[in-house]
Amino acid sequence: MIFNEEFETLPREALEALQLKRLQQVTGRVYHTVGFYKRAFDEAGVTPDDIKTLDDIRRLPFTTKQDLRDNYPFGLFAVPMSNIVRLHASSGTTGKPTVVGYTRRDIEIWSRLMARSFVAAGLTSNDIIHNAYGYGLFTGGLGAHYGTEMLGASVIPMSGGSTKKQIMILQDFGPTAICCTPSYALYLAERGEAMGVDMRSLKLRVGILGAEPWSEKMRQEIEGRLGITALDIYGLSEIMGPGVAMECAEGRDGLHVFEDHFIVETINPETGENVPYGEEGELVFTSLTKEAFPLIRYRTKDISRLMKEPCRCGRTHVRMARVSGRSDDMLIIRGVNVFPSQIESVLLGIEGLGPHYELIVDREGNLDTLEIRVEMSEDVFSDEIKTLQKIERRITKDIKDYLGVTAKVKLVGAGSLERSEGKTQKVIDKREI
Ligand code: DLL
Repeated sequence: MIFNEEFETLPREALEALQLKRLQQVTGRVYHTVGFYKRAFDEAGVTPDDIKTLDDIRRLPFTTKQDLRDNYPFGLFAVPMSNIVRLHASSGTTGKPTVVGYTRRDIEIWSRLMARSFVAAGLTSNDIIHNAYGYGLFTGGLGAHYGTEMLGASVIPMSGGSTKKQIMILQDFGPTAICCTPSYALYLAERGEAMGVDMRSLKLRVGILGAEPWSEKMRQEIEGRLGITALDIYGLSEIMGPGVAMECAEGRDGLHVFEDHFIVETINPETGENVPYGEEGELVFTSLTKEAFPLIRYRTKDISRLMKEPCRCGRTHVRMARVSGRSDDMLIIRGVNVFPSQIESVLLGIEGLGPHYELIVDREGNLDTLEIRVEMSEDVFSDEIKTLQKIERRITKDIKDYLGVTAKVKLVGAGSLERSEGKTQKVIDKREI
């Protein structure tokens, strides 16, 4: 089934003509309304009038997370605050988050793209969608919520947490679809089974799962234990939120990037050169229709490859393979994006700690765990158990307060963490996806 038949199955030529027209409009708009883009275009020696073909996009400068940070919080907005109706945020690389804004029309387009994603997953207005993405600054909860309402299906606004209650609602309300991270889907299966619930006999048919990397193996396990079809949904706050790309139920091989609203490229993360279709690279997105916060050639740091071959569903939009990793050190822990540098800035604010720390990420059952090992500074190290426990509690609390993740903290003596070439290897990720 196709939500926007007219746009999702446009012949490539017409689609590319539409993209070019929208690219010309958006570059003109950001050049004249966002000081950052005026300067960046001038520095690159390019003006909106130079965009004559789609390939000319390569002449435009990239936008990075650092640019967002430098213009924190609202410096890249292309409309006055009076036109903004919603703000969301995601993790920045250090203390401050990345802030994104939406006009009323942005919210409407986002809702339509989410409805489009649900239809690609085989859902209709008859479905009941259990939405376990977090509501709040994270785009997952409200994005899926508005999309469900746009489709005319019924949304259960569960948000995250309260797993026992979630299982009760799954049994009693009989939702036919679930939105959550793939690891939470597995966790629900595990907890439900432990409670003696036959999770396969629920009414659930479809899972719309994303916000973190997962694998075919995880898909099989989720499908087996919950008795559903599990499909991948991709997005990022900077570009809109969920619904930038969605796997279709018919193809189940890569996610259609909604190219009438976004231009996707893949680049070599080292050189910034475009790589050919079919080859792995870093995904770069340009938003074509966003009013409040349009981004030009945004470097996502997500690694994937693009597939141009036609899909059996009939959509003409290019597909991206499931994200295989990142070209930076961002971790996703229970759906929360965490940069080691953010943890470092929290640690720096606490007296008595040395500069060396180690993060150990693992999975217990189906839930991610984070352990932080920090060296005490030499002069402060104390054997007083009480003092150590107090500092550990303070770190745990600050990490939870600032980053929203729960960590187990262990203080260790100065010099006890292993060094390689004088540096401590900061992240040990033991998870298998
Ligand atoms: O995670 C938006 C979202 C919500 C997508 C719900 C899908 C479902 P952010 O918090 O800004 O936005 O995090 C974006 O999460 O750059 C990827 O690294 C990762 N990510 C998102 N979807 C997928 C996916 C939301 N399907 C960052 N597979 C992105 C792998 C994903 N990684």
